[in-house]
Amino acid sequence: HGLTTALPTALERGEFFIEYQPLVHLGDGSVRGAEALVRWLHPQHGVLGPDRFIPLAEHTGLIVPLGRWVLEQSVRQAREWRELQGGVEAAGPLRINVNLSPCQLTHPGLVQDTVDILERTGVAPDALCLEVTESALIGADDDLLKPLRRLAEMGVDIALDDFGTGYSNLANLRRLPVSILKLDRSFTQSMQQFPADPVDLKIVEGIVSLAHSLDLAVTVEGVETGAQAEQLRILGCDTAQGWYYARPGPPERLHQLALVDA
Ligand code: G
Ligand code: G
Ligand code: MN
Ligand code: NA
Repeated sequence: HGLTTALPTALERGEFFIEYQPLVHLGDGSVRGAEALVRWLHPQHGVLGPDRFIPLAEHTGLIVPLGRWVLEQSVRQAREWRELQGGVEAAGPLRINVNLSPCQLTHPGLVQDTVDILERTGVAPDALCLEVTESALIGADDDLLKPLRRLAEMGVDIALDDFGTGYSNLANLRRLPVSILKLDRSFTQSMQQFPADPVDLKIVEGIVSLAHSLDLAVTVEGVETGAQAEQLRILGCDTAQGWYYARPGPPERLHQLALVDA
């Protein structure tokens, strides 16, 4: 239908844009960075979220140039924030998280494209975190992990997105070049009731303890209330993301939020 025919040229027509959602340190509430979330401003249908077009982009192969575009825009944005931060970077320079689809992982240009973008923009690799879903790495062989290892060795963080939704093979974690677990929103939702479900509390406690013992940081997604944030902070989670702090929004918004607490 309409989306399928319009998608291939949407990139050259400049119809994609990126919103940024802050990543907040649970210990002190400071904004440490943001996740880049792509949107399509469709001439007839208005703003479309990624669930409406990412699967299509993966199917048609557009995801490779689109993903490269998102990465470059996001890294440029991170550089701009860092320039604007100037001396007032109480919590350190802002970092940027970018989602990778499984098709990008198997594309041979991933490492070189990333290196080129970082060099062109003059942004240090440790400013960048690439998010890969747990399901994309299920049963991953060495060929699939090699590019991620290269990137991790350069200093790029790799985060395991939506962690806990798939067949989490905890023992498998050791083998993956990841440094961050992004705990799925469903865990945060179960912290909604007070007191929270004791089994869920134990599960999160166990994941955090395992993650920390493997030197992985834990980010929680979908935090919508202060009570959830507090509970997750007590459980030892490091960083949080969610509507409680901010909805995804334009880059200026993120910069304002980061400056307020600096
Ligand atoms: O907040 P939102 O509905 O935009 O995000 C939905 C999902 O879309 C996210 O969980 C993320 O996995 C995916 N997504 C957002 N932006 C990108 C992107 O640039 N590339 C890929 N591959 N996925 C994205
Ligand atoms: O990469 P990922 O699929 O995790 O992207 C985050 C998704 O979750 C996006 O679709 C984003 O809009 C959505 N989201 C972000 N914060 C919240 C929140 O606090 N609550 C809910 N329900 N969804 C959120
Ligand atoms: Mn993500
Ligand atoms: Na996620």
